[in-house]
Parts: sequence; C-alpha cells; structure tokens
Amino acid sequence: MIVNLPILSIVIGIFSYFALCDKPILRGIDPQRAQLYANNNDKFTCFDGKKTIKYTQLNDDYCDCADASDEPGTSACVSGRFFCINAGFKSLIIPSSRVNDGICDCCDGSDEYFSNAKCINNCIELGSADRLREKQLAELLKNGNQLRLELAQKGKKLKEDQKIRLAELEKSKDQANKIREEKRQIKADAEIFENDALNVYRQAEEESKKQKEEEEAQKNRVEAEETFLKYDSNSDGKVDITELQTRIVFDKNRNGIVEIEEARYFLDDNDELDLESFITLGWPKIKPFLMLDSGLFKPPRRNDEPIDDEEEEHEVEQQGGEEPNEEAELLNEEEEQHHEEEGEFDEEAQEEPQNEAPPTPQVQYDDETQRLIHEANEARNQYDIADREYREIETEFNKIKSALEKDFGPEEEFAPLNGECFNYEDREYIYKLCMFDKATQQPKSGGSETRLGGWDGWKSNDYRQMFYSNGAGCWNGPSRSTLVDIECGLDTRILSVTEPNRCEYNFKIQTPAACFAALSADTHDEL
Ligand code: MAN
Repeated sequence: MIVNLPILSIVIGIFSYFALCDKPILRGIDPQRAQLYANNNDKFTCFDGKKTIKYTQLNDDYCDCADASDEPGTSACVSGRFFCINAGFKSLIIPSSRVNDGICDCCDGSDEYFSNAKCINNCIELGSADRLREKQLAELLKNGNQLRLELAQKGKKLKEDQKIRLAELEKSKDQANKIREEKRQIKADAEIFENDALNVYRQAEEESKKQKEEEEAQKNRVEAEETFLKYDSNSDGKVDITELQTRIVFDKNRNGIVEIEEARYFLDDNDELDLESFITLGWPKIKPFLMLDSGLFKPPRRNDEPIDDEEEEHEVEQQGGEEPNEEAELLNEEEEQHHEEEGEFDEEAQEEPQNEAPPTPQVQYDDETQRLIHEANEARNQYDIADREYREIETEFNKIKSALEKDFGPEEEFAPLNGECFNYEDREYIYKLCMFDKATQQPKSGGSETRLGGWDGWKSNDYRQMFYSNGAGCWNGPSRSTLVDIECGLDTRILSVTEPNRCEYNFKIQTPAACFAALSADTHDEL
C-alpha cells in the first residue's frame, strides 16, 4: 500500500493541534513530550526536580519553576520556550516572550491565542510551497547529479590521459635534457676555440691601445716641457707667478691684466713650480684652458699693444689630447656668457667644435677566426633550440603534474573545470574566475587587471567552498583573497560577487559538479 507521507503528517499534526488546544493547560508543548506533562495526582514536578506544584499551576501565567518548565504556553517565564505545532508545515519553537505579543510568529497562529493579532493559519499554503521547493530541489539535484556523473567520467578520463601524457613527457624531458647537455658541451668547446682566436685580436687591440696611450702621454709630456721652457723666461728651472703674469692669455676675467690669483690658479695654488711639478700639477690646468682658448677665445688686445707670441699659445694641439675637464667646461660657459654679453662672438666661434671621434674601423678577422666564430654561433643557435625544446616540455610536464596533484572532488567531477574561466560583471568591475587558477577584477572604466587571489585549496571538505589567496596587496592592508561558495546548478556560472570586507571577495557560483545528493523527487514522495 502506498501512503502519502506529507498528507499523513498533516493529519497527525491537525489531530495533535486540536488535542492540545482543547487543553489550554498543555499549550506550547511539543506533543512528543506531552507525557512529561501527564497529570500525576494533580501534581507537577519541575523538570529540574527542585519544586513540585499543583497540576493546575501549569500555564497559569505565573512562573513557578526556575527552569520555566511550568509555563511552556505563556510568557510568564523569561527563559520559556513555546512550541508551535504548525500542522501542515514545519513545527517551530519560539521564546515564550513572543507569546501574545501581538505578532504572529507561528503560521498556525497558536502563539497569539489571547491577543488582537488576528493571525491567519497559512501553514497548509506554506507547507505546499515548501514541498514544491523541495521537489524542485530534488529534481535539480537529480538532473544535476546526472551531469556531475558525466563530469566525473570526463574528469577520470582526463586524469588517466594526463597520467599517460606525463609518463611520455618524463621520457621526452630526459631525452631533451640529454640533447641539451650535448649541445651545451659543443657550444662550450666551440666557444673556447672562438675565444682563443678572438683573444689574439683582443690582445693586439689592447696593445695598440696601450701603445697609443703611452704615445699620448709622451706627447703630452713633451708639450708640457716645451711650454715650461717657454714660460720659464728667466731660465731658473721654475715657472713662477710673475712669469705667468706676463702672459695675457691667463687673464681669466678679461680685465687686461693677469692678477696674482689668476696666475696662482694655473700653478695649482703654488707660487712657483719646477718642471716635474709643472707637468703633474700645472699642465693639467693650463692645457685644457689653452685648448678652449685656442678654439673660442681671442683675448682683448689694445691697438697700441705689440703683438707678442700669444698666438703660439693658441696652437696647442687639440687632437688626441685629454678631454677638456669639468673645470674647463665651466670656463667655457663663463667665456660664452662673457662674449654674449659683449656681443663678441663671431660666426666661426659659434660653430660646434669638431671633436667627434672617427668611426672605429670594423676588425677584419682572418678566415680561420671567422670560421671559428661562425661555428660558435651555430653551436649557440643549436643550444638555444635544444634549450627551448627542453623548456617547452618542462612547462607542459609541470602543468600536468600540478593538475594531477590537485583535488578535483571525490569522483574527479571538478577536473574538467580546471583552468576554465567565467566572467561576472557588476556596475564597476568585470570579475573573472579561472577555476583552480586565479580570481581577478578589472575596472570597466579601463585600467589593468587586479589579482584577487591564486588557487589555494578547498576551504571545506564537502567541496562547497574554494579559497584563492595571496592576491595583489591591498593598500594599507593584507593581500587580496577570494572565497568561492559553490552550489548545485545545471550549468557552471558565477551568480554573484561581493566584497564583504575590504579586499576580501566572495564569489557565489553554481555548477553541476557540486550536485552531490542523488535523492529523487519520486522516492521522496512515496513509501
Ligand atoms: C580597488 C578594488 C576594490 C578594493 C580597493 C581597495 O579599488 O580592488 O575592490 O576595495 O581597491 O583599496
């Protein structure tokens, strides 16, 4: 015989309801505990056993028992609990303070038996709606579970395939590594030959550079010595302030005379310098000054002044010498300013100085060296190719390995979702969830993506919550993280995204992979 369970429970409920309402003394009591309130020689003992009262004192709106057991149906005891039978729907226990408070808490209205609340008993309607919801939910679970099983089948197959692929990749990885090591050795050998051959050129270059520098230094010394002899007009083996004062070129401030301080500057703050000190201390100051002077500066010459050997001073060689130092540049600026103020620049002087180094000629290697360079280049290319190949295999290997290490649910039902991305848009952002990988957020107004967390793991062992952690740092706070609540649904999609706390995000998603229960609506209805 088939018995309809909900109808049976409604009948029993209605019967109990009337049975208890008939006896106000038993109001607010769970029918299943009615025997605890059985009349025992007109006596009732509080549940805590501390007091025995008259049976008629039950529900008399006066709290006798400290545990409130004598007043289940009134609001007399502070900690009392009122039981609504709610026949046709779900029974409910409410704090007895809500009894007769004018608000209908029980759908059968039993809590407002002595107030003006005028409650309507809508338990039957609520019960039917509830049963309909349950039926729909059971239907959803049944269909969803079917889809989950399909996902599980796919997931298991995927894992099997991945295991096979991983084994293959492991072999190719070893093979590729061997080849790469061979190529590395060939490259290293070729580079030794190449290096040896190039070293010959490098050494030659070094030597020629050294030689050039030595020649330069020598030339500079000769120039310094010549200048020293020229300035040492009294031939006492020293150049002193008075000797420099006769040379108008050192009139830095262009006032027509070389002052003591001006002369001292070129003697490196000394009164006089012997030849060696002149070469090391004086010449480094004089030479750049003369170089600039010879290019840009023509000292003011009074008409009546005889032409002396100043012009010679301007002939100091410019090529191959030291670069003008900072001090000289400063002088240069001063000069320019001075001339600009006086409008003295002629066209020639305004031209850019021609001091660009000529392009260094390309070294022409001999045939053997060229062959060795070519061989080394070829070996480098071959190594790069082998290295790239190895890395590609390694990347795939690591990706599969990490997928195989992930927990995709009790029956691998989540495995087909691995790496799948789903979008959700709200007013401000486009949110993206790439399953088992990351969660991101991108402003709709433009701007870059913000990482809201990377796959961390399951938060609960019932596969209902995922956690993505260690996202982009929150300004003045922790790094962003995302909790994903998962419910059963016939397809996979994001239902909502919120940010309950700053930089802590909550995604709600549905997916058939989470349809675990397999209760069918039919079996639920029938006995
Ligand atoms: C961005 C977004 C928000 C977040 C703030 C925190 O605007 O990532 O979700 O609350 O930064 O500063």
